[in-house]
Amino acid sequence: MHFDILTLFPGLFESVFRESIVKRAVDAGLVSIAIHNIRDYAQDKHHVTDDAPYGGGGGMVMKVEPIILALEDILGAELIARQKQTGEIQVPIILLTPAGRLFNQEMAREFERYGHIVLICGRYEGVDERICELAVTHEVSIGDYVLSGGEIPAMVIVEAVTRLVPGVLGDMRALIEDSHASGLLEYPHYTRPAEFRGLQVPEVLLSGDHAKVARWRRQQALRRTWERRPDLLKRAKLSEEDRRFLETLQQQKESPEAEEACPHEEREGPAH
Ligand code: 6GU
Repeated sequence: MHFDILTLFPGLFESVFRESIVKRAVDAGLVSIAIHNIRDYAQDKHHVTDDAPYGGGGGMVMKVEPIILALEDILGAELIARQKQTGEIQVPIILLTPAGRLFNQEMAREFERYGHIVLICGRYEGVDERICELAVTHEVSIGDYVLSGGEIPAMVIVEAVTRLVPGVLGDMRALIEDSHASGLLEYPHYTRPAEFRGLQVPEVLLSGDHAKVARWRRQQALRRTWERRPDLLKRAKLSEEDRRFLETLQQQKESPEAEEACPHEEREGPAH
């Protein structure tokens, strides 16, 4: 998997990519990352990369020439033009902008399948729209909040995509069971000690009964998702048993006095 990153702040990426999972993936030869300084492609003596917006108003806008020249240097002008003409994407050219589509795990999987992506770190005020018209294939945001530039969003995408590259995660089970891979939030985790300041690990996890543990974890994942991210339940893969459990949660909410009539749930969970 190869990432090209266009930025005005190349130094921001150094420490993040020099540690942890991305470093391991790079060291193992599974991932390569090239950071390109947009300023190097500015044509004028002072290497100006932004300018005041036509039509007035506040903020600065990133200029079109340096970014297009950088993209053409990295990918070749033909590939960029062909992608725009045919709509057939060989290398996604992704602009990080708060006006983009919301990034999610499905997009991470899509980007990983291309094997090569380009990330353009825009600044919050904006980039000249002609960059999108000429080259950009995807506009992506990482959430509904304001950041001053696309650098941290680019790091987020590199990390999310890198985890999906075959061989990067040693334990494949960790990937399959991850939050969002199953469409549900993760169940709660515990490790030793069994008691800390009076707080006990749920009894079921110490029981050694693997079927019971699996059912408890599934129910915890369902309960958390139902409580915190009910929007995810619409797309999650649910069994008949899952649906029955969610129905009991719904019924309890509607008539809390009927609490005792809950035959399905493993009761050993922590108090809610
Ligand atoms: Cl991709 N860019 C900026 N500047 N702010 C953001 C964002 C991106 N995603 C969420 N907030």
